[in-house]
Amino acid sequence: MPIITRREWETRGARITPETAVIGRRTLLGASASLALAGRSVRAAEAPALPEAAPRNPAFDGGRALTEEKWAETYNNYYEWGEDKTIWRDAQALKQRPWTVKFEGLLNQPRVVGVDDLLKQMPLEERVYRHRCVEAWAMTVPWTGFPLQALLKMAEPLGSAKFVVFETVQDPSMPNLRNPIYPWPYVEALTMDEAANDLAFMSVGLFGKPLPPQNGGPIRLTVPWKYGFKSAKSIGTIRFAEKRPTTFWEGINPDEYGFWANVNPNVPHPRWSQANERLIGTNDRAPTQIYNGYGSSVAALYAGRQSEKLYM
Ligand SMILES: Nc1nc2c(c(=O)[nH]1)N[C@H]1C(S)=C(S)[C@@H](COP(=O)(O)O)O[C@H]1N2
Ligand SMILES: [Mo]
Repeated sequence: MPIITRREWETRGARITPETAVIGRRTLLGASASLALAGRSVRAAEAPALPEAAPRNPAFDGGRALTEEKWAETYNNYYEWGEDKTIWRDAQALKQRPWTVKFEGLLNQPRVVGVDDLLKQMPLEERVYRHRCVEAWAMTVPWTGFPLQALLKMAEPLGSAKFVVFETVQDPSMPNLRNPIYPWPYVEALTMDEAANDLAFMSVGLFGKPLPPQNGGPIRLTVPWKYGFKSAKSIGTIRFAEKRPTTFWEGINPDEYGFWANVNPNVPHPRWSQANERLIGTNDRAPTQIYNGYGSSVAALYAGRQSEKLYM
């Protein structure tokens, strides 16, 4: 687990110290966590939980130039709103509060948690990740959020849980839910091992602001070593399951979209190459990297699975 070091430029203007975040993260269930959480609630009482206050974690710097914010927030895939990239305006209709996340399935105690209460309990930080869509475009942006691992600790899944399943809300404001060719709701899942990996992240902010609805606000999954469709948006339900669910795109076309969906330049999509990616905003091209460049952290997860379709 990377150590968060304090740097002046990361903490300017923040009233929560990076130490608070580190304490919260390391000892989420420990005695000193209550101190850290108390500090956070004071802050949260003044305004809804603020991604602005989260320190940047320098262990995750994206490794390439940031995508311009306006591109990241106006060029989106979010099929509940429609099939083109310009849904951002319509998606403003998605009400972000009140918002609850339901925890169900194989866990100690099913519960429904308000998103602001959840944020008060989670160690918020900012990470710059590369994000690679299966359609061969990519962006590099700062997400605010917390490691999925912290959420797993809070949720207390049973030993029998093999998968964590993420379901996007089905809100009446979403026009494409009435399109019956899609197997709504949007469902994605990770194995418990993948979910416990330090890179697996729950995002609640983008560019230091609350996550816009078109990017999956108020809370979404962010798994940077996999194609973007794994990172389900606007999550309303988190379920622990023994059986692997059929995920949304797998259900639509299993010959083109699988469960694992790890980024790999050498395994083409049936209809296009994955060797390169187009950086949104500049349209520059860059070579695709295996596991989107995060292999040193995640390749070991797949050691015993080489016979499976890991890269689609
Ligand atoms: N609920 C939901 N989540 C979704 C999608 C979607 O259509 N619906 N699209 C996925 C795809 S294909 C990508 S590439 C990313 C896009 O995230 P972004 O718009 O924030 O870049 O969201 C993913 N999560
Ligand atoms: Mo995507």
